[in-house]
Amino acid sequence: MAAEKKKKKKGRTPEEASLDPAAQEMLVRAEELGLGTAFSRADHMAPCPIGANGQCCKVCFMGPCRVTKDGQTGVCGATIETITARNFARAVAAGAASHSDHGRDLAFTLIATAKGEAQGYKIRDPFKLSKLAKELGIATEGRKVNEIALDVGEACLAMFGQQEGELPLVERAPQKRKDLWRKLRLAPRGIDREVVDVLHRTHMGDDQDPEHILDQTMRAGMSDGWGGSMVATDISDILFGTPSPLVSQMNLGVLKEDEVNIIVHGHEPTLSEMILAATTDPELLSYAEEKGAKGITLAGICCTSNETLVRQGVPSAGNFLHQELAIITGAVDAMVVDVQCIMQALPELATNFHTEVITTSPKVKISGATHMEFDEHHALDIAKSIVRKAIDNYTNRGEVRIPEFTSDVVPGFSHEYINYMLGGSYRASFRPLNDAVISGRIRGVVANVGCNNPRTQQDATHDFIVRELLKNDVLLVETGCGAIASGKRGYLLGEAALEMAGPGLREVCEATGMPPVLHMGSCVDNTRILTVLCQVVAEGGLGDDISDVPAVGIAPEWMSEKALAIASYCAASGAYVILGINNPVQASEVVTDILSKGWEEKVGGKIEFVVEPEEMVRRMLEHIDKKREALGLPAYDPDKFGRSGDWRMEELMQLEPEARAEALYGQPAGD
Ligand code: XCC
Ligand code: SF4
Repeated sequence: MAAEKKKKKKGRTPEEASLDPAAQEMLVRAEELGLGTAFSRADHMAPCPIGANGQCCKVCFMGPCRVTKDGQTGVCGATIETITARNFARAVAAGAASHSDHGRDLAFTLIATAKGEAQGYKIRDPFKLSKLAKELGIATEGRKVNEIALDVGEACLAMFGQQEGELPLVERAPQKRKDLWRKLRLAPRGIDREVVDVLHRTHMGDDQDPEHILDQTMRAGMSDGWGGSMVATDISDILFGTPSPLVSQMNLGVLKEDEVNIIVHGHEPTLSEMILAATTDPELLSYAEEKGAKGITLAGICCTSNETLVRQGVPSAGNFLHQELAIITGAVDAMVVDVQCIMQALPELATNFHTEVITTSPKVKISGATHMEFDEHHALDIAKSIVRKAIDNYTNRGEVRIPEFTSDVVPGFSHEYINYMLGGSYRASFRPLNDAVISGRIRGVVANVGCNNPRTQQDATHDFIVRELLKNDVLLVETGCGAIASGKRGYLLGEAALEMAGPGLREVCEATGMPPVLHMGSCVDNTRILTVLCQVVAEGGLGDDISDVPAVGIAPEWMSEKALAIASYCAASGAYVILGINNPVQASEVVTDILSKGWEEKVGGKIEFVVEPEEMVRRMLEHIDKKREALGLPAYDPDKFGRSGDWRMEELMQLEPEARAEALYGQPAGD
C-alpha cells in the first residue's frame, strides 16, 4: 500500500505512460534532464472531477455553479440535465468551428490561387475540381480551370454565411438519410449560423430542454462533417493532390543527426506544402551545406503531418504526445506550428534546447515563440525565410539524442483510390468490398480515429483495438493521431497487418491488394469515411442508409473538442460512435441516455462512452453482428474461410519495402 502510494506520487514509469519505445526513451531523457512533459503534468494534475463529468456551469456570472448533489440546481434553477447538455453542445460548437475555419482558410487560398495571387500554389487535381463544381451547380464546359476554381472557391466560402436552406454537400448522403434529416430539421444551414445558434441557445436563459439542445448540437456537428470539414478535404485535394498510396516512415527516428530538421505541426497543409517546396530549393540546400549540414529533413506531427504524409510522403515524427518529445531529442532546429493541438508548453520546453518554435497563423501566437505570419500571397517567400531560420539555428545544437525507431508505412487511401484499387481503372467500384462484407469474409468496418490523451497509456488502446479487430476480420480505416499510432506500430504496411488478420479479411486483402488498415488522412478527412459509407450504400446490398452498414467509429484516446464534433456528425449520419477516456456528460444519466438510446431511436446513430478496451471491442463486434443480422446477411463464421495465400506472404516478405509496395499496390514508392 505504502509502495503503491509512493509510486503514484512519482508518476507513471515511461512504459506505463506510452506503448511507444521511442516515447519511452525520450521520457527517460526528460527525467534525466529534469524536464516536465504532458505525461508528467497529467500525473501531477488530477482532472477536476466536477468538470470532467459535466457538472460545472459557467455560462453566467451568478455562478459558476457546481451542481453535485441530487436534485440540486444552479442559481438560475438550471438542472444537471441542462448543464451537461449545454457543456457538451458548446464543446461540439468549438470543435465544429475549428475544423470549419480550417476549411474556410482553404477556400480563401483556392480563390487567391484562381486569381493568380497565391504565390507557389496551383490546381493539382482539376478532375476533383470539376466534380465539385458540378455538385455545386457551377458550369465547367469550355471554361478555364482558374475560372471554375474561382467560382468553386466562392461557393465554398458562401457555405459559411449561408443563412437559409441546407448546405449543398448534404446531397452526397443517401436519399433515405436526407429525408430523415429534412423531417427532423437536422440538415445544416450555413456553418457559421449553426455554430452561432449553439452559442446563442446555450447562453444563460435560452434553450433549457436537453433533448432540444442536443438536436441543435447534431445540426452544428453536421455543418462540420457535411460542410466545413468536407470543404477542407475537397479543397486540399484540389490544391495539393488527391492522395494515393506511397511509402514513407514514421516515428522520431526520422529526424537526422547530420541534417537540418524542421518539424511542421498542427493541421493545415497550406504553409507546410510550401515549406516542403522550400526544403528542396537548391539555394537553401547549399546554404545548409555551408552550415555543415548534409541536407534538410522535413517531418510532421499531428495532422499537418497527416496532410503532408498522405500527399507527398513527408515522414511523420509522431502523433499528439510526440510534440514535446521531438524537442527533447535536441535535434529539431525549428518547429513550425499552425493551428490546433499545439501545446503551450512548447516554447518554454524549447528554452532548454536550441529549438526555435515558430508560430505562423494569424490566429495563433504563443508567448516565447517567434511569430512569422503566414500569408498565402507570399507563401513561398515566407516558407523560405522559415527554412533559412532553421538552417541558421543548426549550428546552435547541443547534445542530440534521437531514438532509433522508425516504421515503414504506406498511407494515402483516399476514397477515390479505394474505389480505384477495388475495381481497377476501367470499372472503379466498391462492389468487391460490399461483396466481401455480404459474404462474411469481412465482418464489418471500423473507423479508428482521434487523438492521444496523456490520461491513458499513449497508443495502447489504439493498438489493442486494431489487433483485436483484425483478428475478427474487421477492416480498419484510420485518420488523425490514431492512424499515426498504427503507423508507428507497423500496422500501415499491408503485410504486417495481414499477418494478424483473420482468414476472411486476409483472403480479401490478398485478392484485391487492399491492406487491412487504411490510413485515410487527417481529422478533417473523416469526411472521406462518410463518403466511403455513402458509396457503400449506393453500391447496393448493404441496406439503403448509412445506419444499415455494419460499421462503427471509435476515438479511444480522444482529448479535443473536435472529437466531439466528429462524433456528433457521425452519429447524426447514422453511425455508432464510441469514445474512450471519460464520459463528459456522466453527471446526467438522462443526457447520457439521449446521446445513446435517444439518438439511436431518432437518427439510427449514437454516441457511447466506454473506458475499458475489451468492452469497446465487445460492443463494436456486437453492433456489427446486429447490423449484419438486420440485413439478413450470414452470421460471421471465421471457419468458413481458409488461410490462403501464405506462399504469397512469404514471397512479399523477401522484398524490399519499396518493391513490396509496388507488388501490393501496383504503385511504385513515392509516386
Ligand atoms: Fe489533434 Fe488532428 Fe486529435 Fe491528433 S487526432 S490530437 S485533434 S491532431 Ni484528430
Ligand atoms: Fe449557474 Fe444558471 Fe448561471 Fe449556469 S446559467 S452559472 S447554472 S446561474
